[in-house]
This record gives sequence, C-alpha cells and structure tokens, in this order.
Amino acid sequence: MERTLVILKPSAMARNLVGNIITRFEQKGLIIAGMKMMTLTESLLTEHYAHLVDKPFFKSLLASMTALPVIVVCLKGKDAVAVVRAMTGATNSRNAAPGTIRGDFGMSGQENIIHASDSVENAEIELQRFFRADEIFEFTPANLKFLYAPNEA
Ligand code: IDP
Ligand code: MG
Repeated sequence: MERTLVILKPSAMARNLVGNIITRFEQKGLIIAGMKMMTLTESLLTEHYAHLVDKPFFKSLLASMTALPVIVVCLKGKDAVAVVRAMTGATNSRNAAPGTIRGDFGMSGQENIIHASDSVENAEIELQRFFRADEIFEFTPANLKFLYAPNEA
C-alpha cells in the first residue's frame, strides 16, 4: 500500500477544521499511520517548497506556514497519493471543485487548508522530511477486509 503526507496548514488550525479534515480521510478508508503536531521552521519549509523559492509569494508562504503549529499526517492506502490529491482539490481554493477539501473550506490560493504529496516518489521524501521512522506505525486495521477485496489490499 502507498503512503502519503498531509499537512494541516495553519489555515486549517486557525479555522478549527482539524477534526473535519481528519474525519474525511477516516471515512474514505485511508489508514492513519502517523500523526503529530509541530512548528515548521523556515529551513524545513525552504526544503519542502524548494520549487517555489524564486516565486514572488515565497516570503508570504513562509510567514503563512509558520504562523501557527501544524499537524502532519501519514495516510496509507491503495493509490493513497492520487486519492488524497483528488480529495485535496486544485491549489487555488477558489478553483477547487466542491466536494474537495480546498473547494469546501477555502477561498484562497495561499491559505489553502492542507498540503498533500503530489507523487509517490515525493511522498516518501516528504514523509522522511517530517517524520522519524519510529513515528510511523505498521499495523493491520481490524476492518481491512471490508475496505478492500483480497486482491486489492
Ligand atoms: P500544491 O499545494 O497544490 O501542491 P504547489 O504549487 O506545490 O501547490 O504550491 C505549494 C503551496 O504554495 C500551495 O499549496 C499554496 O499554499 C502556495 N502557493 C502556490 N501558488 C501560489 C500563488 O500563486 N500565490 C500564493 N501562494 C501560492
Ligand atoms: Mg505541491
């Protein structure tokens, strides 16, 4: 099964959306394999958002992502990276489809509620960036045979 990283951004924390967002992932059938609260540093964010360092909004993005502690989550499931990206919606919340997290909870391009890894390769890099190995847990959920057919899980 794939693993992916979600970050509940300061915009989610400030707007009391933590339970709602986690509930969506739980209800979908994604397995929570790791979860913790942390304050992000500028150096960690510069690594995480390396593809954006030259953008005019980068300083604003750093300020936004350090405004409050965040919650980082490791979600597990078949095709988890694509499933979670689809649930996340387009980067600009105003363009994100209704039914997605950004589409339902946001009005902003920057303050867009959550981060979700965009590829299997990046998911593994990002999980190692935000979690120690012993903070991600291997276990078999009791309801697994009702989440997947035997040939899927
Ligand atoms: P993603 O989060 O949908 O993968 P990225 O292009 O990787 O989008 O951008 C990372 C984050 O940078 C976005 O989630 C958003 O918070 C912020 N961001 C991206 N583009 C803009 C912009 O044009 N203005 C302001 N913030 C932006
Ligand atoms: Mg991205």
